[in-house]
Amino acid sequence: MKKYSEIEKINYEGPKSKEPFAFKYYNPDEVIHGKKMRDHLKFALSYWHTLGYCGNDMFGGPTENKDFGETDKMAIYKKKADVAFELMDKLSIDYYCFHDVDIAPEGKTLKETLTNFQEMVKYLKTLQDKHHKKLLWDTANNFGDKVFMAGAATSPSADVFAVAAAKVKACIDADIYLGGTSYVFWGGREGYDTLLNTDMALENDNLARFLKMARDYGREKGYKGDYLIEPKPKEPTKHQYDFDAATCCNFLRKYDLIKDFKLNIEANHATLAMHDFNHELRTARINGVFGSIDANQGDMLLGWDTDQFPSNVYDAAYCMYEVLKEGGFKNGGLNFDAKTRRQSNTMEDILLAYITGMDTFALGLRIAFKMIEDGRLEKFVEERYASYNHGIGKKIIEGTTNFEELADYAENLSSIEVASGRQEYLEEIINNLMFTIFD
Ligand code: XUL
Ligand code: CO
Repeated sequence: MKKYSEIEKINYEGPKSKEPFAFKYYNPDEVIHGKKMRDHLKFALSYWHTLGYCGNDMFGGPTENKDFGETDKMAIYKKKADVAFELMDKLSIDYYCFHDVDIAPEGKTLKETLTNFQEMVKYLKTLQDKHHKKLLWDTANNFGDKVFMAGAATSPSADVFAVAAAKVKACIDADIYLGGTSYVFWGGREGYDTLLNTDMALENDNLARFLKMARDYGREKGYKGDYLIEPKPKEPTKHQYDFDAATCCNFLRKYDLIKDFKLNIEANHATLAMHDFNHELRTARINGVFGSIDANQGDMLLGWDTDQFPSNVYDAAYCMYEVLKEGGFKNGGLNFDAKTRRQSNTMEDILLAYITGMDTFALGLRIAFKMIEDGRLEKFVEERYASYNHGIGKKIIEGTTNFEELADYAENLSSIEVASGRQEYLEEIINNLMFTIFD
């Protein structure tokens, strides 16, 4: 196998290629339905997993080193940035995402931390311009430092609330400066472990107060992108307030924020909430809050957020179907919130992992288009609900009937038929579309 240093660019070689460092399905500039694949998919590199994570787990330290030969703190982070853009170039990835702590070393004081951050934001801008890359979103890490042990916006300490605000403010400024199109709020530790020590009502109200202030600050400064909430049911806290898409919608409606916030749906968070990935995407869509995607996958035999690179083509196809039905990404994209396994500890593995994830979603995109073109699935669903197109069904939809009329109607029915749901037939259609994709 080739060495990382010998690989200039990952090229598209097509499905028959056996070259590990080549795309089999992702052909960035191929136009499908009027748009290049790279613009349909809007892949983003996640800074934290790619340039930060070093293989640690609960039982062991790092299995790789990402200081890239540097010793001075600032030099390490500049080198990380150089490598990030080098990787994006090699992989034809146009976007990236980061937390504040991913891109710059933390200082001894908040002021020092923010100064380092701002210096690195300027450095990223020069790299962005040089490499023609864009920021998809950034976010504040308001969960790692010990001051956030009881939450950030939901901390019992108002001082911590203020620290969290200062960090989000700096990240919104950076987002504007770098031209980012979204800003993500993932709950972090916005939740609780036991009600014995928790004022749940105040914590929820404070979270809403925090989000409103963030929204107002950004809009006043001219930020035009989306604000996104990223649902997750648990981990690190036992009960996260942004449990899943439906819980987030309830929260946003309660606090009159539904017009200003959308969702960033992560596959592994969906499955931790005991939902299919496409259930969460559909929930976001039908509530008008679909924003962006954190692409990864979990291991169904493990109960935690394993953040694996996606390789499940079925899930990717169902995901891309939702994206296409939404009319494609607008301010969002597909961020690989995914890390290589502890044992996959080389730079070559990072390339191979992205290739697998990107090819999986490229296949997903191609299959999703086929699902739509083929039309059998949509026709089936349409016909399944045809009773609402006429007669009493039409009246229900139009709101021109009531319980008296419905009861009367029901009593006079001579037979009632509910047609078969034909799940197995539909699953066979998916397999058929999938395995004839290149015929
Ligand atoms: C954590 C997670 C985060 C967010 C950004 O599970 O997904 O990385 O995506 O803070
Ligand atoms: Co995520």
